[in-house]
Amino acid sequence: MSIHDFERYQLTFGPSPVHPLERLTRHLGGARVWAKREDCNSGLAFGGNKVRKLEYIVPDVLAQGADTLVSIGGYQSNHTRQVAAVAAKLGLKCRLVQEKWVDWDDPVNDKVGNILLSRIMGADVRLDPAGFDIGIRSSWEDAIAEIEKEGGKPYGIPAGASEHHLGGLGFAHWASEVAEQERELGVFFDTIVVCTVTGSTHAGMIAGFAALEDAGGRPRRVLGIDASATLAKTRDQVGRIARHSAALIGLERDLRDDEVSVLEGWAGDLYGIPVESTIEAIRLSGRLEAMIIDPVYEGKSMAGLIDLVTSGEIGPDSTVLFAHLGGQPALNAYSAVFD
Ligand code: 5PA
Repeated sequence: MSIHDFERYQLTFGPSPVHPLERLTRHLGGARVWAKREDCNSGLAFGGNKVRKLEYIVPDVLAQGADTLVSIGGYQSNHTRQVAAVAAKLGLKCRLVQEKWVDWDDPVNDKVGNILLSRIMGADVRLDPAGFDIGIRSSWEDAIAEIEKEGGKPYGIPAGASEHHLGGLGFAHWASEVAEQERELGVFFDTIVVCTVTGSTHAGMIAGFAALEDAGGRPRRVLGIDASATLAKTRDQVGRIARHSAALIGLERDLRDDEVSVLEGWAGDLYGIPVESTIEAIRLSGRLEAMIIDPVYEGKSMAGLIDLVTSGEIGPDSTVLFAHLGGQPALNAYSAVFD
């Protein structure tokens, strides 16, 4: 069994672009920095990392004959926006539970950006006052039960599609895509930097790169930068999903602890609240590369990359790949930060 044995419903344009960040590399004065761009991977409502996860979940949705996708996230969830997009594309209904994961008092936080796009795409958006949690939520289970009671055929997709048994496959596939692009470009990324919150993006990469290494590929580090600010939960979830996904794609050994590396230091105290290093990273990446990143996720993982490269923790001989997972629509709810 390998990742290529799983059915995939293509929602992306094809392999996402990979390119060097030359001005950022010069500015940091250390490792060579490249980016792989999930923020422009699809024509479905700006794309993003969830579109890749959903490519492996949609075949199951169709096999079950579901008529409504049910998912959950914060008000400015990118995940729920991508579920709404996929539902629209497939001609399914979509019910979204949007919880108050972030206590961010921008007056249009529940009106612009991601939530606006989900409404435009026809999703039934319901606000819920509950706070942040990456696990399975009763509000989501209630929404599924409600749709069943009304005679619908719901298909539940948990937060970030992470606690779904196929949730890690999208990024296991991403790993093999990277290996192919490396062959074409004549480059090798010894370090990957990825933002992690609900965990299946990072976990899928860990599983995918472990399988490539076991098939004779060169070893590399996959560094997750925590943006959840609930580190223990995220670390546990990444490890669990990585092991599950590795077994699914036929890895014949347990993952080593050093393969599951979630680093702390850039999340601040709370999920969804940018700190000084987040804002600096957003400005730097915008000024030097016109690469727009957001205050909830990649602003934090880019802050991590900047520190790891400038401190030499990622050494000057390294070539590092920054996973840009999307998320820019949320910037609309954070305009005050850049006034
Ligand atoms: C998200 C997640 P994981 O949740 O798979 O760890 O991915 C982290 C991540 N970058 C990184 C962007 C732009 C993301 O949107 N977003 C969630 C959402 O509800 O949008 C699942 C939390």
